Amino acid sequence: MNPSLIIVSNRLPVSVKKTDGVLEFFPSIGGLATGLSSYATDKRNKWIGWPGIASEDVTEKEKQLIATELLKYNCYPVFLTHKQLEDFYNGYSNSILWPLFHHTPIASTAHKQQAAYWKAYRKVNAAFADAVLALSTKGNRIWVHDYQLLLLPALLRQERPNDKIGFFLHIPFPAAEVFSELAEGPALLAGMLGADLVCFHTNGYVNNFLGACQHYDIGIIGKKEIALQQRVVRVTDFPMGIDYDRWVRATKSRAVKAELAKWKRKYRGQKVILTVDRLDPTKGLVERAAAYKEFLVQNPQLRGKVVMSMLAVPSRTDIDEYKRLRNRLETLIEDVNATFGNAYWKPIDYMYRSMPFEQLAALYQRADVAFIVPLRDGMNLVAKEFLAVQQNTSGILVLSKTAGAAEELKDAIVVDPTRRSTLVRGLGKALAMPEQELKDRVSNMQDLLSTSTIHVWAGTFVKSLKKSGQELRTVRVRTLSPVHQRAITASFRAADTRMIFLDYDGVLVPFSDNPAKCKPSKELLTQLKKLASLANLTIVSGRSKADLTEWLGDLPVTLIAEHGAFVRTAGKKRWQTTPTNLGWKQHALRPLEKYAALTPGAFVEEKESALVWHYRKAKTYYAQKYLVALKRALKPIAKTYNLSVQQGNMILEVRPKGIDKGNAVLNLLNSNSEFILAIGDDATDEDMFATLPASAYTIKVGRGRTLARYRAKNTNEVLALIKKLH
Ligand code: GDG
Repeated sequence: MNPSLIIVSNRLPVSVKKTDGVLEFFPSIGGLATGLSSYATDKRNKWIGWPGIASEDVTEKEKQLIATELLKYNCYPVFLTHKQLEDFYNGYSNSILWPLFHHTPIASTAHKQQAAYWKAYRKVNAAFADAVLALSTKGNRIWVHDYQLLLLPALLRQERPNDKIGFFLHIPFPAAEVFSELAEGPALLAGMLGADLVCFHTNGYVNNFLGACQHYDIGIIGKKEIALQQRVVRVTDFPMGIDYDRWVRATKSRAVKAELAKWKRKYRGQKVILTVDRLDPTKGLVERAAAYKEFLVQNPQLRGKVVMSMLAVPSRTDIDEYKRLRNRLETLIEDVNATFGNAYWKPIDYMYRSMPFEQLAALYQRADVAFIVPLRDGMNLVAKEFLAVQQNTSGILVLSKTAGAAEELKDAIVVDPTRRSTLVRGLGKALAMPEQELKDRVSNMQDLLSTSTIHVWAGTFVKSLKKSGQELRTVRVRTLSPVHQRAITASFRAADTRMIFLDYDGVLVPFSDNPAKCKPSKELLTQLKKLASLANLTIVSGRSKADLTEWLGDLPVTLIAEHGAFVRTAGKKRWQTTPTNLGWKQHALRPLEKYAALTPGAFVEEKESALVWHYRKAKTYYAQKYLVALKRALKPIAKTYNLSVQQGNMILEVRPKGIDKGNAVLNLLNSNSEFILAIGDDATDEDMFATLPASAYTIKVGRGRTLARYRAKNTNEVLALIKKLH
C-alpha cells in the first residue's frame, strides 16, 4: 500500500467566507485542486493550508465548524491572523518574493518593511511546519507547494530526516544575479533544499535555481541535482498541464453552448482579441492595452472590426501596488475607448471580475486571438486552456517568450512582451494567419496538451518523489581558498544576524603535549572578543567546564563544555546541565583502565559526563593494537547503556548518546540567523556539521573524512579568516 500523501499549500482547495454571519464554503480558483483531485479525495491523504479567512473573523466555535466541514474534503486548516496575512502573505510573499521572482522591481515601501515581513514569513512557515508534523506521521510523503512556503521543506527535514519531501514552485525562479539581490537568499535556498525533489515548470528555472546555489557555493552542482553533504536533492522540470478532457467536454455541454451564443451576440461581426489574467503587475495588462492602442493607430482599417475582450480578475486588492495598477489600467482603457470608440463600438470590453467556468470556456471559444503576453509567468494555464477548447473554432495564441508555457507551445506566435513593436506585429500576424496554418499549429499544440495533462504532471511528481532521496554520496570537500574566504566574509557582512560555532582544540589552538600551551594567547582572546561584538559566538568544546571558565570565562561568548553536557550562555555565570544518569560510568571505566594499563603512555580522563581514553603520548603500535580491543570491549556496554563511543583526535570518548555537539548546537540555533559559520577538526564536530542547514559555512581543520563544505589546513588559517571577518 502506498504511504499517505500530505499536500501543503498556502491556500486550501476549498475556501471559506462569511457573509452576514453565515459561513460559506466554495472551491478556490485554479488548476491545482483539479490536478491533485485523485490524491485529495483519497481518505488516507491530507491537504493542509489556509482556508481563506482570518482567525479574528471567526469565533472558536466557527473554527471548529470550519475544521469539521473541511474534513469532508480531507482538508485541514492552518488559521492565520490579519497581521500575519498582512506581513507574511501581502508582505513578504507578494510584495517581496513575487515581484523579485518575476524580475520586476520591489516597491520601496515594501523594501522598508522587509525585515518585519521576513520575520512573519519565517513564523508562518514554522506554523505550517507544526501543523504538518502534528497531522502526519513518519514515512508519509509530503508535497509542499509554492513561494509562500519556501522554508517549509527544511523545517520538516529537521524533524523528519527520512521522510520523502517534495517541493514545487509555481512561479518562475529568477536568474542568479536577480535572486542574489535578496538578503534572505541563502536561507530560502536552504529551506527549499530540505526537500528530496525540487521542481519547477521549466528547464530555464531549474538552471536558474542551480545557478543561485552555485552563486552561494551550496553543494556540488550536477546535472539536475545538488549533492549536499548527506543527501542528493533532485532538481528538475515538470511542466504543469491542464485537465484537457474537461475543457474539451465543456465545448459540448449545453451550458457552455448557451454562453457561447451570448458572446457571439455581444461581439457580432468583430474579431475578438482576448486577455484573461489576474490583475497583477507581472501580467503586463497595461503594456497589452498600450500595444492594442498602437495596433489601432497602425491599422485604422480595423477600427470597429476588432474588440479587445479583457477579463481582469481582482487579485491581492489590499496591496497598494495593485490598487495603483488598477487605476493606471483603467485610465488607459478609458483613454483608448474615448480616443477610438464611438456610440456603436467600444474598442476594449473591460471586465473587472471573475467569471463562472462555463462563461469562461465559451469566451475562450469565441475569441479569435488569445493575447497572452505576461511580462513573466511561471507557466500560464490560460494559454493552454484556450488552446484546448479550439475544437470546432479557430482561435490562435499570441504568447510571451517569458511565460513558462512558451517552452512547450512552440507553435504559438511567440513575442517579446517588453517590446511594444513585436506585440503589435504579433497581433497583426495572428489576425492575418491563413486558416490552414492556424489549424495545423493549434492541432500540434493540442497533441501535446492532451498527453501532458495535469493528472500526468501530478502522477509523475508523486512517482519521482517515491524514488527520490535514495542516493547517498560522499561529496568532495573544497580547500578553503581566498575566493571562498571572500565569499564567507561578504556573506558575514551582508547578514544582520550571525552565529558562529568554534571548536577550541585543533581549531583555535594547536594540539600540544603540554596542556599549559593550550591556553589562549592574549592575541586570540582579543580576536574572539572582537568577533563576539559582531556575532553570536559559541565555543563548542569537549573540554571541562573548569578549563573553559578559566581560559574563556571573561569573554562575551557562549561556552559549551563536554560536547554539550554543560552550557554557559554569553553574559551569564552559571552553567546549565543536561541531566543524565551516570550509572554507566563504572561499567565503562573497567575496560578503559585495563587497556590504558596495557598501553604505555595512554591514560583515562574522567569528565563529569564522559570518560576519555587518551593515547597521544602512547606508542603507535600499542595504541592501535589496544584501541581495537578496547572498542570491541566497549561495544556491549555502549549498547546496554545507550552510549556513544567516538574517536577524536588521539582520543576515544565514551558518553551518553544525545550529548553531542550536534544537539548542543541545535539547541542554540536561531532560525533567524542569516549567517552561520562552524569550524571544527575532529569526529565530534561532524555532529555539528550534520545538524546545520545547507546554507551554513562549515570548515574542517586538517585531514580526514568530513561533512564540512571546506577544509582549512591549520589553526593559522582559521585565525586569518576570523581576522578578516571583523
Ligand atoms: C500561478 C502562476 C502558473 C482565472 N480567472 C478565472 C478563472 N481563472 C483560472 C484559469 C486558470 C487559473 O485561474 C489561472 O492560472 P494561471 O496559470 O494563468 O495564473 P496564476 O493564477 O498566476 O497562477 C502561473 C500557475 O500558478 C500554475 O502553476 O501557471 O504562472 O503565476 O486555470 O482558468 N477561472 C474561472 N473564472 C475566472 O474568472 N472559473
